[in-house]
Amino acid sequence: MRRWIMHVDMDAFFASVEQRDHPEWKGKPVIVGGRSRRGVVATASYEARKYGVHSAMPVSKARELCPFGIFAEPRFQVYKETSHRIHEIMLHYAEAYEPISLDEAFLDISAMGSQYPTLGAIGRAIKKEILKETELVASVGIAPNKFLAKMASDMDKPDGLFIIPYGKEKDILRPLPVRRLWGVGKVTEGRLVKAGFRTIGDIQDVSVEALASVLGNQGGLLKRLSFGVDDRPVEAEREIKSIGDESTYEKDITDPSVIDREIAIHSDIVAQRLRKQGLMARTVTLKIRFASFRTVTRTLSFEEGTSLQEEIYHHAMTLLQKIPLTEGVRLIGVTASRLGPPLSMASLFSEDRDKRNRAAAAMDEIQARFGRKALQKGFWLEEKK
Ligand code: TTP
Ligand code: MG
Repeated sequence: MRRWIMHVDMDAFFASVEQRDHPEWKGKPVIVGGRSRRGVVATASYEARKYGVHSAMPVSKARELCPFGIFAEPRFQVYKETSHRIHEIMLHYAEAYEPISLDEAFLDISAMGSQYPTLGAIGRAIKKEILKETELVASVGIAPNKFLAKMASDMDKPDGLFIIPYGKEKDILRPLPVRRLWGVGKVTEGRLVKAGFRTIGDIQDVSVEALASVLGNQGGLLKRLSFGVDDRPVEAEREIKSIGDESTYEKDITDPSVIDREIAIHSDIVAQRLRKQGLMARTVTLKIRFASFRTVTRTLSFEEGTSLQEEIYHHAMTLLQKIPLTEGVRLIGVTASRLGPPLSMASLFSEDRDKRNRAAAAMDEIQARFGRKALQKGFWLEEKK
């Protein structure tokens, strides 16, 4: 099986969040940064970049370049929440998943071939889900390894989807400046350019020995990178803090039985993901967003961990009782947190509970082999679209 790595990077992340939350700023130059005199720009919308504004530039300079820009104070809490949601979506598209920053991750998608007809289809699916769930645009790069995937996600930005196929690595890299090689910062770039190496092609054409005379033992690594060789694995996330599932509905829901059913479905998906990761949750959160965009979350904690649909569903329904349904519902989400490994046998699942755990594991196996539709619990099967 060929290795395929995807790199996802949100477009103008902080600025896009601000444009989403202030629709009147869409299409306008938005600059996010501390508004104090000595603040620097965190990021700028693509409209502002046309004026030469970029990350890490003093805000005072940005004001000179773009006097009519909209200058916004950063709202880190909102970026963090949005980031969390994006990572949660991406996680489900990969065998191995490595978050890099708030708006960026590597995914090993080598094994996703059975679920999607083409590489492009996986890229489009992830972009579409992120857009639907967060109203934000991601750029995606797909390539044989991490180095090339990261390069690819940048090639077609914004709203990019760029694939570097096997065999094209060398030609794509050839004209690019040496600075684009992983690990080449300002100092190394200066040394390379001084020695006559300007493009990645220049490095491809020279012997490792000649390169080593400029860079020492970094030479071999750079030579390999110049041909697009990079074996580093996608290092799966060490710690998952929460697992959630939510949907935004095209039509606001008013029927309580439909709300009940949706909570059951989300609980099932969350429970399956918990079991897939070998985790148990000790907190369940229910999130309801109303037609007016008012959002209410309610949380319930308990001591004995669970990864069972019926228990998560039960907790979520208890929480629902605490939320007066005074208007139509636009979004429903169920999240499990305070995750940990299954408690030791001694903590004492009753025999009955142990049986249900085993039944759930058996269902997971069947669904994994025959797809989700094969086995859904009877009580919502008839109603599902
Ligand atoms: P980037 O992904 O580097 O930039 P971006 O998402 O704004 O734009 P694009 O990817 O389309 O080129 O960084 C992600 C966020 O991190 C960015 O929105 C703001 C923050 N950031 C800083 O606060 N300071 C910085 O110097 C950089 C580079 C980013
Ligand atoms: Mg970005």
